[in-house]
Amino acid sequence: MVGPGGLLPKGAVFLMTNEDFCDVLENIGRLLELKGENPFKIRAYARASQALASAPLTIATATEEQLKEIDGVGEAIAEKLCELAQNGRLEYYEKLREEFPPNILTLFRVPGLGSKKIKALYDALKVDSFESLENVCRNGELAALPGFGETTARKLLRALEEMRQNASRFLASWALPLAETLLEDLKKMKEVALASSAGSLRRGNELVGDIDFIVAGKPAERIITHFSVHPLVESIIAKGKTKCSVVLKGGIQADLRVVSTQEYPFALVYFTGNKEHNVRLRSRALEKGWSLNEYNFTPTQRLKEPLPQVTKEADVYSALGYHFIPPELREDRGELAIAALRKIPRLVELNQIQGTFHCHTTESDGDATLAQMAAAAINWGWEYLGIADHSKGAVQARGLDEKRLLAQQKAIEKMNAELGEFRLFAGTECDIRRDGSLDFSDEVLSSLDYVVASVHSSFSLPEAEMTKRLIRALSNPYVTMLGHITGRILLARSPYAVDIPAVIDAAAATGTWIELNATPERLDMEWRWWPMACEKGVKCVINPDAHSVKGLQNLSFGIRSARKGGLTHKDVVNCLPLSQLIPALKAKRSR
Ligand code: DGT
Ligand code: ZN
Ligand code: CA
Ligand code: CA
Repeated sequence: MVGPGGLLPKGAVFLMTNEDFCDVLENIGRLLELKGENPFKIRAYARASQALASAPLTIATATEEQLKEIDGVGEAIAEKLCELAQNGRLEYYEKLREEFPPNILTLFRVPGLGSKKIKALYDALKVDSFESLENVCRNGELAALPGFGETTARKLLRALEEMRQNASRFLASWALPLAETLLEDLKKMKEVALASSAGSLRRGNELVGDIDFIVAGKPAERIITHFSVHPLVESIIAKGKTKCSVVLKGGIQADLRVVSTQEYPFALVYFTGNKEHNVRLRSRALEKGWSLNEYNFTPTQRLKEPLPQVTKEADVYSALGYHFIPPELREDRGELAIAALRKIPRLVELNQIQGTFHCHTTESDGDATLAQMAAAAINWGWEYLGIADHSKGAVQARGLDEKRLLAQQKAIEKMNAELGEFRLFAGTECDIRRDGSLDFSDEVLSSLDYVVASVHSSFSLPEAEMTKRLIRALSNPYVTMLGHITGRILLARSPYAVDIPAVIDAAAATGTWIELNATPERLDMEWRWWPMACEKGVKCVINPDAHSVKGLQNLSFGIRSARKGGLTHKDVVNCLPLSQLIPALKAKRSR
């Protein structure tokens, strides 16, 4: 039940969301298709589901009459929706489900498999789960089926593998507090001199496979024993003299390695960089006549000069002729070449943020009032805060219509008169409609200080159409920034298909900023694209997409990703002080 802001709509915990109802209708359509029912009937369910996805009403509380009025919803379906809303279950759907194996609907989650293929696989080969699908992909039965073939089998195996990998990944935002607690407790031990996380968590990745720790201290056995009985440890996988692997509460693995203080910088380097980064470091060392491992440099030949002194991580890099490379950049994406030129920039930091723009209030789907959000922003030490509640099309999120928006603008104006130096900006998170038009007229948009334009519906458009849709939205002079560019929800919803380089080009051409949505499940636009955006002169705006005062803390995840994308304070518009930000907000619309 992921709401438009990635969070549950207020008070909707026990209420079915429109999305839930649409899912049921979609599933009914799918099951009917597997049954080989009449195509008109099948299409009716698919169409109703689509129509309801963007319908301006709350299905859970709508009457049968109201439902029937929606184009694409007939009497039979309206009746079923009401039954579902009232009872939380639908007899017809449950009966239908009983006619098939329980897991068959999960097959629709496999990219590349639609109803027709699933029906063929089920009818011919009794495929009804991931396991049986994998089997027939491997044993050649699938490839032999008409309309399938070797290529399809290979693609499906790859898709299954990807899904499996996702299943063993964790959100960094979830792992970080665990890692911090363990790290603090490790540092409290008298045997421990130094301790750090390493691996993907230290590199600032948005998803991690496990948590890695490097500790300097002795005796190693004592440290390992203490660690392995920590209250957060659920079970021990392996325990040796200098290393240990455990499973933590919540199911994530943690690896600990203990080294000496002299070895510590080497171990940190070795267990932080990704594989490719580390391979390059080692071959660079070999060119110098040293072999590099997790403990030290060792001469591979008779050396004319003594080995370099290493007391900290930066010494390892400088011995190899590199500027220090921040952990976030150690991904072998060109950072070593830049470090060799000693041109690694100072990456953006949380304390350089002067304000932020994508925040919701109780007016749409937030938990905090305008006044509470403003007070929180002042408390953060910011100079400004932008309010961008949902627009009218986002019905689930209680989007504002023109009248409520105007009232909010007035409230912001009034508050600004009382707030002194601090400035509230009136904005909107305006829905980008299916065709790329916006949810408000230009006249309404132009009355606001700024506009975040976002996609919240019709996620499944083909790539070309989605790209056109976004580019059209960016061409509107009042659209200041593009919200969450791919709509991804990590581990839950794939990014929609969109040609990101083309959208970046359009942002550059129109002077539109691109948001780094700092919600830890989103982190969208993701770090891999920022170097390209920067190169084209597109500015980043790091937004918390806050739905509460606490939600403002999302910015720290945004900073992690921004740093990973190589961004400096100059690339991030909300590092500008208020005096420079005001003209920056007006730049696009006065072009
Ligand atoms: P993850 O855990 O899948 O999110 O990604 P990483 O990069 O944290 O990978 P992980 O935990 O397997 O390895 C931790 C770090 O150790 C990683 O930065 C790569 C580095 N490393 C270098 N050589 C080796 C090696 O021979 N074995 C292992 N396990 N790690 C190595
Ligand atoms: Zn949004
Ligand atoms: Ca790891
Ligand atoms: Ca590991």
